[in-house]
Amino acid sequence: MIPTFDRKDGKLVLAHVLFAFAALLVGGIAGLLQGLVRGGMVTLPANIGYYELLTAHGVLMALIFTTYFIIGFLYSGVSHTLGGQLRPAARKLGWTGYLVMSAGTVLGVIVILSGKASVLYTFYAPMKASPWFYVALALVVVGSWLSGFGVFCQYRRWRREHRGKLSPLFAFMAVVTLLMWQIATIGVAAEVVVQLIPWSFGWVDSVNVVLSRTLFWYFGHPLVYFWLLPAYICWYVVIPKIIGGKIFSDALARLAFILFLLFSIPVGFHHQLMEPGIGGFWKFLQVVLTFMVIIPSLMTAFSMFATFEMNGRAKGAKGLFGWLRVLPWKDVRFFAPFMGMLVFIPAGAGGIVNASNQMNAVVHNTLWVTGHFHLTVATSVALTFFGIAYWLIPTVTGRVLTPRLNRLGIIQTLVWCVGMLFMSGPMHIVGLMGSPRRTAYTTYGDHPDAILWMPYHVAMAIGGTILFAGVLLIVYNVIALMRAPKGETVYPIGEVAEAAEATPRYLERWSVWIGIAVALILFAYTIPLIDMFRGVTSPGFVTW
Ligand code: HAS
Ligand code: CU
Repeated sequence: MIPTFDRKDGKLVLAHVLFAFAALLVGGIAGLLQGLVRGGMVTLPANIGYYELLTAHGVLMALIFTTYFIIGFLYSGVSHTLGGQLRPAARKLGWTGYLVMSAGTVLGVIVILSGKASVLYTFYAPMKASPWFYVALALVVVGSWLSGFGVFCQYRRWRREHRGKLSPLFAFMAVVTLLMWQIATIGVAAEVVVQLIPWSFGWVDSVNVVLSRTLFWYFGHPLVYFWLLPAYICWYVVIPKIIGGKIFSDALARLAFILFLLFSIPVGFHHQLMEPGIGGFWKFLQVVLTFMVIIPSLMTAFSMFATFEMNGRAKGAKGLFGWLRVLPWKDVRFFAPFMGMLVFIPAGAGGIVNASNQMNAVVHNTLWVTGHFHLTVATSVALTFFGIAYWLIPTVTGRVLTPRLNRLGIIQTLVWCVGMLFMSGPMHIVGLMGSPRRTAYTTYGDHPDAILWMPYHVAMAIGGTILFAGVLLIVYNVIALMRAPKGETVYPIGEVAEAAEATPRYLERWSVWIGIAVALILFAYTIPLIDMFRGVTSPGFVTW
């Protein structure tokens, strides 16, 4: 008999996943409108303009959709692999986190749409939003901590009851992801609570700008890996099962995740390479560490190729690329994440360009960067999450994916890829031509370059419209999944290949890895931070 998913845990997971897709829908509408307003095609009431919509789009897509989906997905896997059921304490923490985050989200969206926080999703000081925007952010972060503690609680109890046993790979990866999140969010929590809230309430009259941006990026870079690692969990643990193969190596997968824990955080300066107030040596050091954090992604690419190839050989595939033919192309649970992987090759290459100081001078603050993150988070990660939804929703609701929905899923994936091709491709090119990001419509005093950008902006608008159709289709698919026929869907967890090396136990010695991570952070940040305390301060500006 196939074990059913625990009903109470299923509700918690589903609540997160549905909230995520609701955020995706509202964020998608904001994204479309933002493009139309920028192109002068529509005017909205209540003074809702480009910057309000862009802030809503960024916050809802990049921060809310991702965080809810990730927490729902991690809870599902931890419930499934660590005992088949959440402990009451873990479940209670999960629900409390959910409520606190939701309070923050609702408050935040109201403040943004009422035009009091058009500071975009990175909320750089000295742009000054309503204090309630920062309070909303703090609630989302604190809520996510509570959810993280729930996962730690479940994991600790399991280990206590299974002394000497290796934890399931999914659970190990969930713990790494959330540990990294806990350490990283300390930076943004400090920025919001110590600097931005007192300043926006008027208790202090100026803000240390370089310090606030540094605390933000101390968090902002690991944030992108907080999005990526759950997608990697799917690639490492779920995809082998779906293609009918085996996980290439448990040890390699764990080592990659440990490297992410060590190197994701001390690298925030690669977002500040063009900023004054940070010494060249410290930028150089953090760029070196940035190149270190590329290694676990290359290991992941290697590991995926190995999984595919082993699977192909086992099924009799011959030749250099024969393994490609035996992959289940018609199964959306494979196809959507696979397209995510494929896109991650140019997306990651673009990241390496960004991280290189001289080239960063060319692309920084241009649409190239917007193109980069629409390929990484909005394609590689988002398509993987969509692919997960096609089995996760049926699993937790006791339903099955029908062939019709599977087909709609494939179509949705293709629509998304075509939309991104038209949107992110031109963003990269026009970025190289100097077209700025985060900027409402302007002709730059009819500067000749601005005319050259126009065709690319038209292509971006077409791509954005196709993507909006993609948003509507995935939301339709999610609703249809909720009404799919009853039945059992197995939670897909891959097995490790027999020939794999045994996993060394030191990979699970948390005190050692957290110790090294903290040492690297102190090394990369202490002296620059001390210098910054003497940095200039600024009053606040409402630029919109
Ligand atoms: Fe980035 C800016 C550098 C990865 C997201 N990045 C951003 C921003 C976001 C973002 C949101 O150094 C904008 C922030 C803002 O608003 O200002 N990024 C990197 C580097 C990597 C990287 C070095 N970024 C990501 C990921 C993101 C993300 C992942 C989200 C999920 N990024 C930067 C820098 C900036 C930046 C600078 C600042 C720019 C500026 O000036 O403002 C690396 O981690 C990338 C490593 C990846 C690879 C690819 C490995 C490939 C794999 C796929 C295998 C495929 C298979 C299928 C198996 C090396 C794993 C094959 C099958 C076949 C048939 C072929
Ligand atoms: Cu980064």
